[in-house]
Amino acid sequence: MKTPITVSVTGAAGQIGYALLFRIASGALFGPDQPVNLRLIEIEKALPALEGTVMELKDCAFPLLSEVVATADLDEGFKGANWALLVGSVPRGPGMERNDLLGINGKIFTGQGEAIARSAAEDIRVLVVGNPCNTNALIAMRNASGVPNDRFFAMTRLDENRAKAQLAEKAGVHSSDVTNLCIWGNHSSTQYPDFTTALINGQPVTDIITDREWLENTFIPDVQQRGAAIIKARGASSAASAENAAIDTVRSLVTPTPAGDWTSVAVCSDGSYGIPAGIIASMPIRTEDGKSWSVVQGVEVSAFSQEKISGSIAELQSEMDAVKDLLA
Ligand code: NAX
Repeated sequence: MKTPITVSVTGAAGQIGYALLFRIASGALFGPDQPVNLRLIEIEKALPALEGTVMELKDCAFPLLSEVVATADLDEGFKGANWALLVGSVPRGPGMERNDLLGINGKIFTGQGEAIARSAAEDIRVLVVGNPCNTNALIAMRNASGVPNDRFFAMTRLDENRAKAQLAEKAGVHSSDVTNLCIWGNHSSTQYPDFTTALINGQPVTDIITDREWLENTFIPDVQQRGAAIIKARGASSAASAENAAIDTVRSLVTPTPAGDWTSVAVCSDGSYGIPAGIIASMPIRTEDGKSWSVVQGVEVSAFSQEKISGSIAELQSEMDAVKDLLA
């Protein structure tokens, strides 16, 4: 039996958490022969509900689930964690923009960053899902003294998956036929789903979907506003698709990226593509070994793309400015 991988999940009693835990425990995250420990973190008042989820996890008798701990104590929750999925925060409600959440949620991530630095395993990697996820990841990273910056990620995979699904539907192909789709910038309504470099079965999307007007003025805003559209339709924010994207993100970072392709995830910029170093921005990423990753270089950025990317980066910079007191 392999040594279990320890996964800490914050917001474990929330709607994304409820979907996520069972898939991690069933092997969807690390494969069918890899045992896992789950360390579930919630605020005190959600612990009774979390206890119910723990009972259900036990009732599944998952062969791969070695240990489950539920706690409100951050050091206990992140103890020995190889992966931390930071989902817990206050979700966006109807009519709320992500900027409204900055002040409310930012403070959660200072304490979590510090606790990760104190208690997690040496190889800890952190995926932030809770919004505003880029800036929350920045806050956690800057407060996790001693943990390398390249261990922090914020989730834009749901946006990538949404964009691929929309292009596939328009072209009458399967979403898995769409590759090289990069989400640039912030996980917000300024994000840029870059159709200009995307391929459908190896052909440029723009050769297959020749309706440029649709690409620029329907596709982009639909992807940018998809989260709001789901809230409007469901009366609650995306949950199963978000959970699925979190699984996809981690799997993409722990398995080699298919040749010629890339994946979208927000990482600490090294200055590539003129994105200021030190901010957490989404860009095209590859991993060759499932451990280290790199920014894919040489992706063509047209003037149209550059304008969109710059707008989203400006938003990230203003978010960073708004939380500067939380950055150690
Ligand atoms: P829920 O409100 O259902 O669950 C959030 C949970 O977090 C609650 O159980 C709450 O008690 C817990 N929590 C709050 N503060 C905490 C803290 N300090 N420590 C530990 N737990 C804490 O929200 P849910 O629908 O699960 O969404 C979670 C987060 O994901 C939200 O911030 C949401 O905006 C964000 N999303 C991010 C997406 C992305 O693509 N990056 C897409 C989906 C989702 O909107």
